[in-house]
Amino acid sequence: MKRLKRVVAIHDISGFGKCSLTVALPIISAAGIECTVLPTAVLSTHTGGFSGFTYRDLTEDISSIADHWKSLGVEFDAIYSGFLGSFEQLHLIEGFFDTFRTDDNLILVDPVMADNGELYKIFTPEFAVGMRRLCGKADVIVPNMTEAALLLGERYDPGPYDKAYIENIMRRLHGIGPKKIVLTGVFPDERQLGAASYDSVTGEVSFAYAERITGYYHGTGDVFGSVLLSALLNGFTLHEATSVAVRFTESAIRKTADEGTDVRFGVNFEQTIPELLKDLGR
Ligand code: PXL
Repeated sequence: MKRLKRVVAIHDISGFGKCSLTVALPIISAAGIECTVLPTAVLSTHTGGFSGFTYRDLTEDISSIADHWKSLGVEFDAIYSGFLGSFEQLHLIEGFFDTFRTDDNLILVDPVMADNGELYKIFTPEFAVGMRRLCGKADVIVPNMTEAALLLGERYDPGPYDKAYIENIMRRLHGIGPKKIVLTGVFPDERQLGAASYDSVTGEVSFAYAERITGYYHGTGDVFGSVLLSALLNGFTLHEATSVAVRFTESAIRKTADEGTDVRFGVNFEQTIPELLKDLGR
């Protein structure tokens, strides 16, 4: 029998607060895909709204972990990078892509560094420049609107956005290097929220929206990226995968809002997984 498809997820592990690896690992595994992990840092919580979190940077471990996998002949159907723990990791992960890229695997970069018009406090403007280079090596990138502005070196527009504006941003992001762009946090009016996609191979531009739920819920970018990748590896087109990811993220946020959970604690993706399996036809 053929082996399972295998992803390597390169993110931090934040012990509490449901984001990065504590989201990517369960979602990708539930989608029937083997998930190898390369942790970039270990934190007690994510950095969004908690004070006093611990932070252990794992930059020093990355090369030796990659070397070990290389010596074992491990191969990946997809490489999925998210939150990187230091500026130096941008170069190390670029090297990781060079080492593990094959003719037919998929490199997906979520340029995690900013939201709501602001760079996360732990990152410098130079980090955004380095992230642009890393995005140049990806097949697919999944920035939010703030990250897109930083990648393009322009001012953040808080929206709402018309189709021509979004299409123009995606075409210019394609100019950085990636073939496919999925832009999150796109909204045409205050009632809807979703994502747009651009596939430069087919030329297709598409939009997927769900009903907007008030509040800023943490970890939703990682939920979105993990579902998007899971759908792509299950054979869905970029547009279909984007729609599945929008639907899943909205449903997980809705449950969380109904439960009245603290927005810092992450979203109820666990009880949304049955909906993902149905959407994926599993
Ligand atoms: O969800 C993105 C993310 C991942 N990892 C860490 C974070 C954040 C966002 O704040 O702080 C550690």
